[in-house]
Amino acid sequence: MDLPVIDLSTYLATSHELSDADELSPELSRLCDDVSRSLRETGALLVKDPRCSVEDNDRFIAMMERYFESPVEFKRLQERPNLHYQVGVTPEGVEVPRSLVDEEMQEKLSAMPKEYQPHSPKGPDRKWRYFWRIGPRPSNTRFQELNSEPVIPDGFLEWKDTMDSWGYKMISAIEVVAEMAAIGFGLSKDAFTSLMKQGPHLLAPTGSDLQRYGQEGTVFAGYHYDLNFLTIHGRSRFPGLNIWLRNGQKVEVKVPVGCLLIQTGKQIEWLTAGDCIAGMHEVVCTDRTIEAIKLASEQNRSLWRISSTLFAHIASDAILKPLGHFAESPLASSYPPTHAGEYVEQELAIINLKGKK
Ligand SMILES: O=C(O)CCC(=O)C(=O)O
Ligand SMILES: [Fe+2]
Repeated sequence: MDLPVIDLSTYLATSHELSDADELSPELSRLCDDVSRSLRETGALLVKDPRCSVEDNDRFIAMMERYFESPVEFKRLQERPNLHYQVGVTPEGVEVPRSLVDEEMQEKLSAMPKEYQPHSPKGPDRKWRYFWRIGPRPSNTRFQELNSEPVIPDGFLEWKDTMDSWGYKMISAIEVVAEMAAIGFGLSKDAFTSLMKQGPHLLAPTGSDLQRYGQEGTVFAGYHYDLNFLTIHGRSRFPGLNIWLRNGQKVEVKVPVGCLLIQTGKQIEWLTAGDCIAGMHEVVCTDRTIEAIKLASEQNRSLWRISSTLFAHIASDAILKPLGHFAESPLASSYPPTHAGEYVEQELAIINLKGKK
C-alpha cells in the first residue's frame, strides 16, 4: 500500500489569507480532509514541502553520517546520562522499546495474526540517537527543562547551523500539516499550532551501524509509539521502517525522494480523543535494507543508517485534553486533562530516558 503524498504548496500559497470564518476553496478543503484522513487511518502521511529540499536533507544526513562514524570514545564525550540523555548523544543499548517493558502491549502483540506481528526485540534498541533542542522555551514554566547547554561535538564547525536549519524547516512543515489536519478534523485552524508554541521540540536523528548490525531481522528500534504530538522525518538512505495501520495491517514505508514522512504521536491521540491514534512502528533490517547496504558498499557510501527525525511537542504547560467536538466523544473520559509535561515525564521513565520517580 502506498501512502498518499500531499503537496503543501497549494495550502502554503493561500493559507495566510484564511481566517476560520473563510470558506475554503473545494481544493483546499479536499486537501485538508486528505491530511486528516491519512493521519486517522494510517497514523502516517507523506508530504512535499517546497521549503525543504533534497539538498537540505542530504547536508543534514551527510553531517550525521560523519558524526556517527566517529570512534565510540569520541561520541561518548557528547553523552549526558546525568541529564537523562535529554541533550547530546544516546549510545546504542540505552533506549528501551515500549514493547519490551509493557505487558499489556505484549499480550496484544501475541494476539495479532502472525504476518502482522512485529519483530520481538531481545533487549534495548541498537540505534544511537542525538538530541538537539529546536525553538524557544518558556522562561516561566512548571516543567523547567534540565538547565543544560546544547552539546556540540568538537570539530563540527557546521553543527549548529546544520541542525538549526534542518530543525526549523521540519517545524515549519509540521505546522502546516497541523493546521491542515485541524481544519480536516473540524477544529479551528490554530487548534493544534497554538498549543505547540514554545513546545520542547527535539531534533532527534538516529544512527544505526549497518556494518555491524546488517543482518536481516536485527531490530534497530523495537515496536513503539512516539510520545510527542507529530513526528517528521526526511527520507532515510536505508529503508527499514514498518508502520501499523489502524486496521492492524503492517506496512513497509517507502518514502519517495523529496518527500517527508509524518507520524502521529500520543499527544494528537489525546487531543482528538482517540479519533486519531498514535501510530505504532518499528525499524528493522529487512531484505530491502540489505539491498541498499549492498549498493552503498559498491558505491563506497556510509553504512550508517541515519534518520532525520524531529519530534514536535505540545508545550509542556499546555493541557492535553480532547479539543472542540472531540470533548463530546464517548472515548473522551479515557483522555483526562493532563499537563503535557507531566505525561512526557511519565513516559520517559518507562523507556529509560529519565530517572524513575
Ligand atoms: O530510525 C527511524 O527511522 C525512526 C526511529 C523512531 O521510530 C524513533 O526515533 O522514534
Ligand atoms: Fe518512533
